[in-house]
Amino acid sequence: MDENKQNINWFPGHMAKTRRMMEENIKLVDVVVEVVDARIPASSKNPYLDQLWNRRPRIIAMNKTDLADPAVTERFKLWYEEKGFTVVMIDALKGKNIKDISRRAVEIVRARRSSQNAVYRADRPVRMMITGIPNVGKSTVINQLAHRSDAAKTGNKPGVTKGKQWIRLQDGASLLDTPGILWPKFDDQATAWKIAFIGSISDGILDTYNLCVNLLDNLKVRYGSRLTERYGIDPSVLQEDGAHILEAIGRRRGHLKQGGQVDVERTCVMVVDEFRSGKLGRISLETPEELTAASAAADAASEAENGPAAGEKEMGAAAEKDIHGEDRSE
Ligand SMILES: Nc1nc2c(ncn2[C@@H]2O[C@H](COP(=O)(O)OP(=O)(O)OP(=O)(O)O)[C@@H](O)[C@H]2O)c(=O)[nH]1
Ligand SMILES: [Mg+2]
Repeated sequence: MDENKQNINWFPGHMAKTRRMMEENIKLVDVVVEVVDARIPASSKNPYLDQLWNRRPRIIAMNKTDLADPAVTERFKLWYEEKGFTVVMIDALKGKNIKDISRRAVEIVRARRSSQNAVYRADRPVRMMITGIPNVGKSTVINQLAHRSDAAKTGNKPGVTKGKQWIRLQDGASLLDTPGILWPKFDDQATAWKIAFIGSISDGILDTYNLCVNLLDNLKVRYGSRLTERYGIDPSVLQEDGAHILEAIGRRRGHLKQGGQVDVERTCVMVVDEFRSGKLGRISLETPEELTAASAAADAASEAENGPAAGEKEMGAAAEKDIHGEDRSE
């Protein structure tokens, strides 16, 4: 992937404000539900939240499973569980497995309360904060849990939820909806692109052409046959880079301008839209095996440079400690 075409960074002022709001409200909640996108369950997981939820129980809700490769989603669930997380796999649009969130939250909270001989009632309704990066479906999850279509505003673009909102459920439990937040600087532009592909970075700051070319570079490696099948392009085109694949798709689709040139802008919008809406089939843009290999390579490199201790900063290590910690402000 040519990552030099555009460097993505998007951390508008309201995200910094949301971080402060979350820090102020963390003591009011029993469980944090981090919603991630099942197509990129690791890249859509905000590293900042690992620090913020220090010692607060957390559930990872892998949402939009209807759009992700089911075999990869299953392997990611096991991968996160091995790291000590409670994981649920959901499709908030259809409401699939949504009740697992409240069921697991109640289990976690009851277990903690009984283990700590708490003085408060063990059956006191649970309070959950629903968090995650923009556009992963937090508000849709809330509406499903609340059995209402309009408890929280939703929309297929980032930044729909603007402020915090408490929603009370019939069983007395309460949910805090929060605006999606990212982190101030992406260390890894490949992660930033994946977040952009799924529509979690405002399209307004992105160059559609770069977005589409990067997406095609990514898809041709993982799901090349989906591109040839859907767009009728010759498999040999997959040997070329994303820009050439784009050109071939536009030509096949007859997206031409006067003079016969391919209308790349129009073709880009179509390809990105078709990917996002699942028309290219169920696609996952990362696998746990790749992440494990990358993390082992990074550990080896840092050990070579700094000695053995440096290898401990593996992703998830902090979270493993967090979720079974003791702090709680009941
Ligand atoms: N296919 C599919 N779409 C979903 C699912 N869950 C949510 N969506 C769609 O994703 C888009 C974003 O949903 P929201 O609930 O507004 O997302 P959010 O995380 O609250 O977004 P912000 O408030 O902008 O951070 C909407 O168009 C939803 O209909 C799902 O499980 N599958
Ligand atoms: Mg929202």
